[in-house]
Amino acid sequence: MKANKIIAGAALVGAIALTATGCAGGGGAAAGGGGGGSDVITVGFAQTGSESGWRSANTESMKEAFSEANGFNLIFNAADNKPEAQIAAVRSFINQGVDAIVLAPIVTDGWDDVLKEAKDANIPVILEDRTVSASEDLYASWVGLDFKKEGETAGKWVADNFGSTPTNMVVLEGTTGSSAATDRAEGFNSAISGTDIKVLDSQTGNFTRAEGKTVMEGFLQKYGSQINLLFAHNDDMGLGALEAIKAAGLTPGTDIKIVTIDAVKDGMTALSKGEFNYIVECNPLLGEKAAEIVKKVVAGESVDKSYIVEDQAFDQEQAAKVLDSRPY
Ligand code: GYE
Repeated sequence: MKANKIIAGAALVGAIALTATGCAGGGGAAAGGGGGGSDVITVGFAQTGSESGWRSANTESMKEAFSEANGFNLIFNAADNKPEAQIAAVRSFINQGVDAIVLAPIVTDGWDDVLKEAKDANIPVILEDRTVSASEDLYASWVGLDFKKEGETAGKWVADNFGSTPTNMVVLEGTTGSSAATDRAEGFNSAISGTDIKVLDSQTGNFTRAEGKTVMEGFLQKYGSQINLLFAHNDDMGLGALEAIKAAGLTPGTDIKIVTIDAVKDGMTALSKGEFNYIVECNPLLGEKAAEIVKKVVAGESVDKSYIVEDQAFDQEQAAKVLDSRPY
């Protein structure tokens, strides 16, 4: 069932390689009453919120791709990272009779009922970014990133660089129950297993700078200079932690090594300044591909069940070289 194929990156900004897996029928015939006979496609987009630099870049990419000029009428909702609010937003899109729903699910679980409601109303749902645990036949397609592989890449770098000396690590996890946090943790933990790296503590910072800072302050109070290494599930929590580390009189990147995921501008700036040590990229520019999928699904054409965007990774020297040319 897993027929892998690489699609040339022409459809995405910056020549990104895409891996498509599996084959699925489209979301059925064009649906919803929003179009009113015109060619304009009315799309409800349920975004997670605005928790991070990655999220801002993702929202911008989606708004650009789902523009009027491209034939869309976009109804945008950001749920402030509250799963119930996001479910309510999807339900309201169904009630409005949109042609398609795009969903960046905050958490993995809890989607079965509302996805069934969308299916009963003949409104196709396209997932972008994170995944859900609901049955695959409740959505038409998904475009996103391989979070497990991102975690593995980060863990492998940590294992290669610190795995053979006793190292005390703290972890700032992403939003509990999100596929981004669960899969990154799984990939990272498998890559460091059997090394001399010890996890002193691991807590959620909800992917935000503010919570990253607060949780890191707590870690520093509890463990002080015992901490050698921080793994943060995204740049923003790492950037919040930087402030806490500096305020504690320690030097980030030296006294405490820092590994993060995303590679947004502020993270890459910290990396090229030597305050971070390694970043695994997570590409937020998913809009163009998502819009292409939506157009096909609404037209009743078949699409693949999943499209995975390939990520890179950067050390300090590599970050300094590419910083100016990064689009986000
Ligand atoms: O890494 C983080 C954001 O789901 C991939 O969510 C996304 C993650 C991203 O808040 O910065």
